Amino acid sequence: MSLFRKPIIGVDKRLLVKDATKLMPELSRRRFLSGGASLGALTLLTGCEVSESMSAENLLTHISKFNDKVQAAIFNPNALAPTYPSSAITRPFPFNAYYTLDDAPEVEEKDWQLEVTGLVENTRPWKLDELYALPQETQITRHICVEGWSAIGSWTGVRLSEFLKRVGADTRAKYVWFRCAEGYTTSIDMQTALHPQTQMTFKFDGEILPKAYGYPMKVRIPTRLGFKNPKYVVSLDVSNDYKGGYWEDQGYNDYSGL
Ligand SMILES: Nc1nc2c(c(=O)[nH]1)N[C@H]1C(S)=C(S)[C@@H](COP(=O)(O)O)O[C@H]1N2
Ligand SMILES: [Mo]
Repeated sequence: MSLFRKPIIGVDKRLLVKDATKLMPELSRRRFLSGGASLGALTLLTGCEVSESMSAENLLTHISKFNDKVQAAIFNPNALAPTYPSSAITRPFPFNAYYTLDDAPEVEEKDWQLEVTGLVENTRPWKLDELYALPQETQITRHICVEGWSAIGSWTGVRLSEFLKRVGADTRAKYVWFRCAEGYTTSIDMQTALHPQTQMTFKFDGEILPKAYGYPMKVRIPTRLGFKNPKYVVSLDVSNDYKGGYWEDQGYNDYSGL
């Protein structure tokens, strides 16, 4: 069953999204509609937690006030997602997938490698220790799921842009597509791949990424909705062809971001 059919208690999700849409400036509206027009997309767009408990009035006031910010984010593809202090980290951080945690893939370091294909100069696969040796940084950002929940986490890893540079990726290509150990897939546009907060993540909350959050590697993209943050990544492909993804193929728009 689709993750997206859960009822939202307290507010009529469709009406809320419809009213919010009316208040948006033209360009935001187009992006929002093409991004699936979900509560999650609304949260990303406004930088404001949109949850089941929020009153419609609060949300709409917020949206009208934040038009400027929204416009800025839309005209600047490098706009940064907000960052938070460690005290804001959500504990425990939720697990989510299209299956339960018991069925999450169990990856062994010795069997794992990151396959690199497509428009790159060097297609040799990477082992985990080679990736760990690249320069790493930490971000504390909010993960937003279209199901209507969000949570703040701390993620440590290597900028995807740094990795793409090292493998000689053609950064004029349109897409980077990811495949995961259990078959999940997703794709992002090149601009998002090169965004400074888009990260190949190896640690959650200072510890090696646990199985729940995608061991040994996930791609963390705080400017895109949760479903565009692939866990258990085993393969990365640079291409001009749009290859879709698990949710994208079920009708969730490719954009799904700011
Ligand atoms: N491999 C894989 N990656 C995935 C998913 C999945 O089912 N499999 N679900 C996506 C969705 S919809 C969400 S909200 C986040 C959840 O990440 P979390 O378990 O770290 O909270 O992972 C995303 N990446
Ligand atoms: Mo999600």
